[in-house]
Amino acid sequence: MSAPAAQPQSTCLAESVRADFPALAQRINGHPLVYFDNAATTQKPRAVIEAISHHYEHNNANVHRGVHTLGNRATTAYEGARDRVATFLNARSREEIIFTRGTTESLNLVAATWGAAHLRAGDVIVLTQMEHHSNLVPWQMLARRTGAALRFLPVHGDEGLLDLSGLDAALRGARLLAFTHISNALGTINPVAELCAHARAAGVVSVVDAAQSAGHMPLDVRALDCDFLAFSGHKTCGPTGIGALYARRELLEAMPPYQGGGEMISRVTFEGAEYNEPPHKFEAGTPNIAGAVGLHAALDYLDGLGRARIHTQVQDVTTYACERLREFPGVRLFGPQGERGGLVSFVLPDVHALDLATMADQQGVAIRVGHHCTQPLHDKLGVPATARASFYFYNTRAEVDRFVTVLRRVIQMIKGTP
Ligand code: C6P
Repeated sequence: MSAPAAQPQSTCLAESVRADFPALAQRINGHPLVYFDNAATTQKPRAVIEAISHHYEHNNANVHRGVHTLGNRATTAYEGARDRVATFLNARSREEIIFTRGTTESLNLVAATWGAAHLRAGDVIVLTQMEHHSNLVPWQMLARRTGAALRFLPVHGDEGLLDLSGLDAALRGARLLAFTHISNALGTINPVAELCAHARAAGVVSVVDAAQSAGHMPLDVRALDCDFLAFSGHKTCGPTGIGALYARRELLEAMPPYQGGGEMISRVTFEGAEYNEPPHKFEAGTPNIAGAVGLHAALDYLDGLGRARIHTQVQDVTTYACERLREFPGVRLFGPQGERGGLVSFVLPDVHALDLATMADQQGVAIRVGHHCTQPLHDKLGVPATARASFYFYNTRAEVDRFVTVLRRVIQMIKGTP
């Protein structure tokens, strides 16, 4: 008897973790759920759900205020989560980690504080053409307020790679370079360390949007040598409403506060206030304590699996999905041919992306359609909307096969062919 074909190692990882995610076991519209909307948000493992319940059942109190036992427990848990984020990113110190609501708020914080303190009329902010609105609109608002100008690094065709030939020229005289690590629309993985090195050589501050990479691959802010880095907990198996901003300590110390309120001050009189030290200076009001606890559990969970292993698994499923999608005549796939983040956006001839996603959902398959908050990029590509399937380490090749079968059925229904 011949030996059974070896399963790809990655499939073993997916199969071994699926039971950790209660949401994945559901049937949707009578069909087993295929959840391919992970770039929007990931599902949550039981360890995260239980950590949040445990916090509310046993340790719920406000932080940094009480002398009572629950207050001390909540403070220890919240500050323990900050330590965890610092090690997750390999920050030099815990003071370089500010809790926010997520990537969007982290980027807005940089624009509102560092930006307001340092940018003047005529200064230049460099972005790329593939930025999510969260890494575009805050800079547009800042530019409008200060009189600064925006400059864009171009993206090449449907393959979606950054054209870096004009990088040094674009950085000349600029103050800030903000760019995404992994594009949520194209899947492009940008060369973060190289971009940050060019920025540093030009005296330009670098801001990395790690929304799509933090939960997918090892991230080391010291090795990348970035000045700021933003990510969201909910895209890393954690809860919604919590995320973090990494910021180099010297920059934080020179930055004005973000919002005014409790916790961000050291002394207040009727006339004025002295501000607390970073990171508290940037965390006014009662923070998302349970969110931080859930994020801590999520980062433990991810590192328990290994982020390099997660990346390999996601690569495997994504490459397979691209191969299968190429079977459709006339399909237009966006993003790099080689290594890419865990997603693929596409359009099919004569099939409206919204119809596709709605009918796929009727058969249990969750994908996203639209411009994915990258409308200028979609304008450049000449498409109002794309369909996007996005993967995580719990997705399997078998799910991709089901997705492809469902797509065929949907296309037949839309086109009225048997
Ligand atoms: N992209 C997507 O479906 P928030 O919403 O703050 O957690 O993350 C914003 C954000 C910033 N940058 C990138 C590259 C992103 O992908 C996102 C979120 C989701 O693609 C929701 S639009």
